[in-house]
Amino acid sequence: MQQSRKYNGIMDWITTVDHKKIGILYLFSGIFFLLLGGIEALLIRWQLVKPMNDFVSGETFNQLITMHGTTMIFLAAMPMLFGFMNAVTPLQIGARDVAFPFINSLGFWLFFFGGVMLNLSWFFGAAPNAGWTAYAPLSTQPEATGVDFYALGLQISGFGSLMAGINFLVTILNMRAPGMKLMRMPLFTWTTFVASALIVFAFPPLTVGLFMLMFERLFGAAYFDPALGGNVVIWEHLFWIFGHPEVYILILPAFGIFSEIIPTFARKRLFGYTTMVFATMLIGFLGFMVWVHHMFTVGLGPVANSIFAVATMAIAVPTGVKIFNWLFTLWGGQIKFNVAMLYSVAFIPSFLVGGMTGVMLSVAPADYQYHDSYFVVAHFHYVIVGGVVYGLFAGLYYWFPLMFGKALSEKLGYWQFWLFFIGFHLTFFPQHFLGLFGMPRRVFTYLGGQGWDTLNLLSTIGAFFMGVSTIILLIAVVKAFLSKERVKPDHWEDGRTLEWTLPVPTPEYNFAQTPLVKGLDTFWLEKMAGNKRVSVAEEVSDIHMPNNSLIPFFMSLGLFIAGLGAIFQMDNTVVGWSLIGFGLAMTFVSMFLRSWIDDHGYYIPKSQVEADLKAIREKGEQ
Ligand code: HEM
Ligand SMILES: [Cu+2]
Repeated sequence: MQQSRKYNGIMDWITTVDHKKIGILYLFSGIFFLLLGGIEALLIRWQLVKPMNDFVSGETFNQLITMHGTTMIFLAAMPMLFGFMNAVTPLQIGARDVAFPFINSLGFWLFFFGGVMLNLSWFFGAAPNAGWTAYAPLSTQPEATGVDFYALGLQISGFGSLMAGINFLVTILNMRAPGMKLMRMPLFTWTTFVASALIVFAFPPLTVGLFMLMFERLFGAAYFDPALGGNVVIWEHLFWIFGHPEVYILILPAFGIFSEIIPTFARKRLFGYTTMVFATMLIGFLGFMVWVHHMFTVGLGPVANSIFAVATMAIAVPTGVKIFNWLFTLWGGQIKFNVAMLYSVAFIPSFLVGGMTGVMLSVAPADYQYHDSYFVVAHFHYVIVGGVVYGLFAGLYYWFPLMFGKALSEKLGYWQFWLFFIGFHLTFFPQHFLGLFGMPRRVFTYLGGQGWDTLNLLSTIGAFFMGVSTIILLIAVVKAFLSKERVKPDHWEDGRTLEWTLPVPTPEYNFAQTPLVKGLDTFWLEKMAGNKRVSVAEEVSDIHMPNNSLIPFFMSLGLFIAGLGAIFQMDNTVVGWSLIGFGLAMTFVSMFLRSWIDDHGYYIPKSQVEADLKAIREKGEQ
């Protein structure tokens, strides 16, 4: 029964269950959506460049902001982080793959088809227009047909995120190499773990909310319709019970990336490792206790507002602990300033600004002033861009050599960094003042002479700086792929964790022999002890591998088709229900096949592993 099923070319990518390849799929899909969301952002800023501009209509503007926010959060930032989690976490814990490779592939394809569905809305001339928060009753208006795509697309991609979360939890708990105790896990692995736990608890409320929204829009339910006994505030609760943990799902892995890069290039152990781990858990826990800070002005009353205000302020404590730990890691280090490190160092003050405006917003009475103004837009972009996006870029420069065997140009990287850094502050710093001067969020134009003109102009100029910077990043990526120069393992020479012990390109089984972990930063410890290689925990032997599979692709495609059917049945019952039937049948048949057909994977013979090891050692690598 143990035959190996292999495909080539594009079929290999569609059927792969290798976490390294799935990581690449996530990363590139994420970058694609980052560009799309970026173009939308530029269009928004272009509309706001001057008062009474008529570059786009109000309706188009609403679609642009909705799609920009939704795309950036669900289709750019999360997938890019999943890309690194996939590509790096199993390597950091000395594993040969994730716990459930099949589910990993399924998670990717669900995300992918969900993203395609959301963006298909543009081609039907009706992108979602009720904001990324989709508040009822705005989102339940029958004519806002774009929201159908939002409700279904996010349900499908949300299933994918949920599966990724479960998979990483089990992987980290069960697949660690001998000696890799919990308190020896690298910080990126720890933050992946906590973020995955957040996903498992935060996504179900969103799914429930979207399910209700779908039933209200498409099948005549009335959960959010007060005239029929519904309640609009239920949506806000469900959305933010998901929504606030979501910001930590994004920022914690970014914290993890910085916590890898800073010790590596300061060439010092991470200061306060244990407090970093506990701060991560505490932030994750408190992240579920604060959602009402998005609803201070709803009128839930002073008791609710006070409790949630205090809980929100409390999060500043573990976050402050982290900031100091990074600073103390830098303190006295022999710092190497490459691009990954520049982003990491620039992150500290940028994120600090976002954190401080966060504490300002958490003061409930003050939030009555700030709420729904550009001040909020400035706040969350300081944390999302100055935190998450900096982290994504830092991680990209740092792990690119590991993932692709080639390095990004540092020279282009410097340009990319500085343009982005300047553009970022130029765009978002003035928005604090726009907010304080009364400019509301989500307006498509404004009257001149209110003191907003120059600040808006500056903000738009800044956005174009970031646009140019992104083009440079693309050039750097293309250049790296075209170049023939291959990197050596441990490309940065200061690697501390297990992923840097591997040959590049990494064999599909990752570790020829499972490593033996002797402490935190085990590779560094071995280097300090004068060893060229890390100790191993087993003899070379046959390695069991999972087979590629087409099933995840078809399972997801089926849901995609059924989702389109659910939308179309509003206009054409026959076509719509046929698609629903056909799509669900495809999904269920795929599920049946998965249960019915025995697939035990295959073995890579010991002789092959030994031959690989010999070849690598002859090259003088590893
Ligand atoms: C860590 C990453 C963070 C991200 C990605 C983030 C994101 C956001 C977003 C998207 C909003 C807009 C909500 C809306 O549409 O009304 C928002 C609002 C808010 N954020 Fe954050 N945030 C983060 C951290 C923080 C922190 C650290 C605090 C406080 C210590 C905080 C406090 C608030 C408050 C109180 C609001 C409500 C503002 C209002 O409704 O007027 N956030 N945040
Ligand atoms: Cu929040």
